[in-house]
Amino acid sequence: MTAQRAEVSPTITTGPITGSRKVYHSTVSGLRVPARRIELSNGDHFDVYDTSGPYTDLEATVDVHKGLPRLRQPWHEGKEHNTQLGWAKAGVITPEMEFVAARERVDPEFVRAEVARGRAVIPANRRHPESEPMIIGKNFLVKVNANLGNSAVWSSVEEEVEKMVWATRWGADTVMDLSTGKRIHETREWIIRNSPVPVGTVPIYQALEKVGGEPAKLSWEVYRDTVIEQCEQGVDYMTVHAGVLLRYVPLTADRVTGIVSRGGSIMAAWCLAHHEESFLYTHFAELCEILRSYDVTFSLGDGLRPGSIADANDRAQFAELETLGELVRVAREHDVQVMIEGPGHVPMHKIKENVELEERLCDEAPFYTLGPLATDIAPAYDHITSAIGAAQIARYGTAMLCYVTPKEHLGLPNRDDVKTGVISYKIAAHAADLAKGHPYAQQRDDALSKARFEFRWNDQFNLSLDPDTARAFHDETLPAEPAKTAHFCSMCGPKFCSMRITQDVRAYAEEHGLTSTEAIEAGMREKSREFVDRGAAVYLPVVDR
Ligand code: IRN
Ligand code: FE2
Repeated sequence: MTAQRAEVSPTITTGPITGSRKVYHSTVSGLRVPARRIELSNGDHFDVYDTSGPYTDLEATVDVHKGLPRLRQPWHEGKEHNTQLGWAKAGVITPEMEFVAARERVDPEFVRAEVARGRAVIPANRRHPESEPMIIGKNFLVKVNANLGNSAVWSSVEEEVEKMVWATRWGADTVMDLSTGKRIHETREWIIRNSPVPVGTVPIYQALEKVGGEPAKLSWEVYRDTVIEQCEQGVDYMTVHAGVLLRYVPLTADRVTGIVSRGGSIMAAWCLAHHEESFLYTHFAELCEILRSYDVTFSLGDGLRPGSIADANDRAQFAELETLGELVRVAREHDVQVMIEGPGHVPMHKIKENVELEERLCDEAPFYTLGPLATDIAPAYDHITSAIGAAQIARYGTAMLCYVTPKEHLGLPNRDDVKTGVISYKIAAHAADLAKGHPYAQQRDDALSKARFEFRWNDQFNLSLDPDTARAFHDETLPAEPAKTAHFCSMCGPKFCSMRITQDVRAYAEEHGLTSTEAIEAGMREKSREFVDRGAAVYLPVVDR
């Protein structure tokens, strides 16, 4: 709140993630596609998908006042304007499609086909040329979005830029600037100019600021101008709560938690105040025209999502979903890419129905959900309650997960909360990729497990989603360097390490020229002799020497 705080520029985190370095793969037409290379102690290396942008380059020199290099600008020079959907329908593979195909290790033609049928979207406003293209769709890696932005309780612009850099460092595939409060335009400008990932917003928040925070004073004109302002700045996708219809508002009357969506409650208040249909719905075709001219992607908001376990899968929620399905068809006719936002709070047994219904009603438009939280009883741990639901919903086909941080329901997340939220959601997304049988997902698990089994501790840390924390936890009890190759950790100690015992069994087999099964049998006979000899001393507490 003080002027002094504004002068303190938090440093932007740059440099490689521990144990890895940035590499670039070249595509057929020479596009440079980033990856993160983890060097292993046995001479192998492992490349992982990288969302972090130029910040993790070894020699990263970043001037947030200048912004990132305009990577995509040359791709568009001299080309006629069209949307990714428009090009895809016309059979054209764009540089963006080629780029994401290399990132996802699939055929560019497959990318084009998925975009053409609307089952995947590539949010890439032409006015955000700094971004590295990525794709959202059920047949690709599950993506994670991190929400940022200040609220009326002031936080500095550079702090928000640092949170964006920090979120993408840990794997956020997109970020959303949800700033309300002051300096919305400026905060957004800084985030976009410095963001290597697509940036989303909810324009109704800024529109509301413009009319002094009173929903009844909103109008189509104020909203439209705000959308144009944001399109011009380079916002890649926008949440539009156009499915909150006047007649649906009474359906929320008996809910335990009513309307919990900010955008949804603003639109419900407007509809009731004017007793008129939502201007987002009545002007939707015009909105399509605006978004089309920048290739901004719709994220149709779930203004009536359930905000509690009690309200999950109710009439209000599914009535809105039906309307969103209708709007998907309008958007696609205009060649505007579209995805659908989903709940919220849903118990596990009611999750599958959400995905099935969304796919049917919305013609397989990518589903993008907020969690959902699988229970309401753990404020301060809602990154976990929601990652449980997120893993489930993604496994059934949700394409992108909006993270939830430990501060959900309690306050604005700080930098640590952002990291915890992102890592929690990377776990959910990856667990779903595995369950969906993604052809490459398991390779990382296998590489890490192998390192673990072979007591290559540094490799185990470096292959993990959060090497720094893994290493710190290990070193808390065994900080000495020799412990990094020791055949045990402090959890079980040297005697009880199951992995070491298994390795002993294998070594025994090799020594005695036996198969492992024979070795286990022979070893068991030997052990049982030892056991009897020692008078069952194995059950006594073992004191490590
Ligand atoms: C994602 C899925 N459902 C909602 N979301 C996110 O919630 C959306 O992308 C945006 O970040 C935020 C919008 O919140 P309100 O306005 O619906 O509360
Ligand atoms: Fe909630």
